[in-house]
Amino acid sequence: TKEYEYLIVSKPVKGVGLITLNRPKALNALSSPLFIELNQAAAELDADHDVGALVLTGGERAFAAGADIKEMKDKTFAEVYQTRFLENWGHLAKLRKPIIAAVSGYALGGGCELALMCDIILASPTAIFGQPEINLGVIPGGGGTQRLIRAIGKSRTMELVLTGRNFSAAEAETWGLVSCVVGEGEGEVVKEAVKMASRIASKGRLAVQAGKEAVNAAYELTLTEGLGFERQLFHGLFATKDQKEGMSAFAEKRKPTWTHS
Ligand code: CO8
Repeated sequence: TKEYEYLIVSKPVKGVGLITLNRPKALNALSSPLFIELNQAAAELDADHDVGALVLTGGERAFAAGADIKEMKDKTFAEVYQTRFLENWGHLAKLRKPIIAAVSGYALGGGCELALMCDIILASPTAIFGQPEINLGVIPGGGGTQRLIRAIGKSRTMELVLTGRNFSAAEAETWGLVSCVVGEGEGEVVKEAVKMASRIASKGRLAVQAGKEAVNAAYELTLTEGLGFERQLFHGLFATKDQKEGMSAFAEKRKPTWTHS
């Protein structure tokens, strides 16, 4: 795989693409050059036929401590508005394939928002989340106000965004922001995330893509529209070989062999 300055990209097991943010001296602060690389690596894995699911992680100390404050400090309104600063940071939420965030240490500001752009979040007990932008005289700019409220409700989101306080992995789990907190130990959260991604990658790709699309549609649609959209995708899968294979395999008491077609 390609060499990056701020990332390490690998395929730890069959079917899984792993992106590790690698700017440890700055606690993986998210700079524009880092995001250009991240978008490129994610797009390549999304298009890679050998990959069925992605994992995004950082280091033990920090998943990412936010957008690069030193890069932003002297920017003017004209500059950020005209260049649509941060617009391309949302590309990660548009991948077709599932992406799991494996969070250890700080996931603050843009780091928390980056995790929220992923489909599933797994946390190490050391994970510390937060939207501390209020302490810098700004507000979350990468979806924090919009995605957090959908995940954990208005009162908590309002509290976190307006006080800027950090919250723990245990709180995040109780609130349903993360799907689970894994056991202690270095690298444990990445191991679990890769295992989960591998499990997802072993399914039929068309059904996985449709499942992700249907769940995400719930963010945008009314219940009636969402149910209709889900049913259309469900019906559509009857046009695939994988549906015939999956249901035949069940009836014949054997394991299915997916052809992703
Ligand atoms: N930007 C730039 N550099 C950073 C950042 C950051 N966000 N976070 C840490 N660093 C750097 C430090 O400056 C320091 O560098 P140096 O050694 O050159 O002084 C190095 O990383 C290590 O950090 P500390 O010495 O501060 O380490 P501590 O263990 O003492 O503290 C903390 C760790 C608590 C995480 C602390 O570093 C901190 O508070 N960081 C800033 C957290 C923050 O405010 N984040 C929000 C940033 S604003 C934002 O994210 C806007 C979102 C925009 C949308 C993004 C869409 C994805």
